[in-house]
Amino acid sequence: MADVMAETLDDFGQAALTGLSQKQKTMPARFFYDDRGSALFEEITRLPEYYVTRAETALLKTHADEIARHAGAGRPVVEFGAGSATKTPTLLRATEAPVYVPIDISGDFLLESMETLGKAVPGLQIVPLAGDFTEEVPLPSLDGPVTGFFPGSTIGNFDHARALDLLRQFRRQLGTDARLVIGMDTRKNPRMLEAAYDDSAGVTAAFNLNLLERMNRELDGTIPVDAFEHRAIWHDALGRIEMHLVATRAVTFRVAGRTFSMEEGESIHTENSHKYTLEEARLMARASGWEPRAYWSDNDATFGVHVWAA
Ligand code: AVJ
Repeated sequence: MADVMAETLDDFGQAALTGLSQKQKTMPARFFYDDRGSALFEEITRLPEYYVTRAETALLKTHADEIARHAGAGRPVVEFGAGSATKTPTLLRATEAPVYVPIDISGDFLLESMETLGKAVPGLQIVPLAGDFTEEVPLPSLDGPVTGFFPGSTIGNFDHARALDLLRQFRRQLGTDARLVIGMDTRKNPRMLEAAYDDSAGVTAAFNLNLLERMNRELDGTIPVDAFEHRAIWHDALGRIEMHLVATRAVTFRVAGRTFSMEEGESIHTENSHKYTLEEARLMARASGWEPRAYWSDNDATFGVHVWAA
């Protein structure tokens, strides 16, 4: 039975079996975003402690014209990991984009948000692609040079090597004379970071714990969710916030036909959120075949919006 299941498991099931079999158990952060997880993430973006979305949205609005000048006018815009795409209308309007290609793994969520966007930007042609943006999905044929949009500091979820691979992949996909508008979170006071990833209302905890509930729902899991606690830790040497789900007692459970045990205090590492200095951000551009062109931040350097050129 276990073997039969392993053969027919989807991406999530495979990742769960692989991740839960490691010594330090781990799950890739992209699996947070089922319908419930996507809704919880939307809630996170409105939390007082979670500065990321507010800071980036403000930068995109305040500097819309200048960003558009560097990103190029009248170009198709391709967004990697579009989600609810709330920041997108600002960029689309400022650049007078004729075509918008959102790529997102959560197909239903994508279609819903595109309906809203169609109303917000009349006349825009929308060509949604449901899929994993880390897989080099071929883009539809688009007229002229293209502008990529990768907001939200999603790049922070990738370790350094994978981040560079992804940025190189974007460069290949977007082609000649492309631009990339990318949002990257900055290194800052660890207390501010830890509060942003462990809010007082417990929404981030619910977002993290939903991953266990998702395993129970979709992978015939028997995980006692109440035996797990959300934790967010700033790792200074690696420049990242780590999210973990820590077992508060010894547990044994089944997922996708296999049995796993954890000791009290053992964790599942569920997310890395890397923070970058301006120098590191520019180094990443150059190391992945891009040329940094322009950069905007607020007075406290809370967040950075960059335009890179191919
Ligand atoms: C969507 C990956 C940018 O790392 O800040 C928010 C996800 N995790 N709170 C981030 C997240 C916990 C978010 N990204």
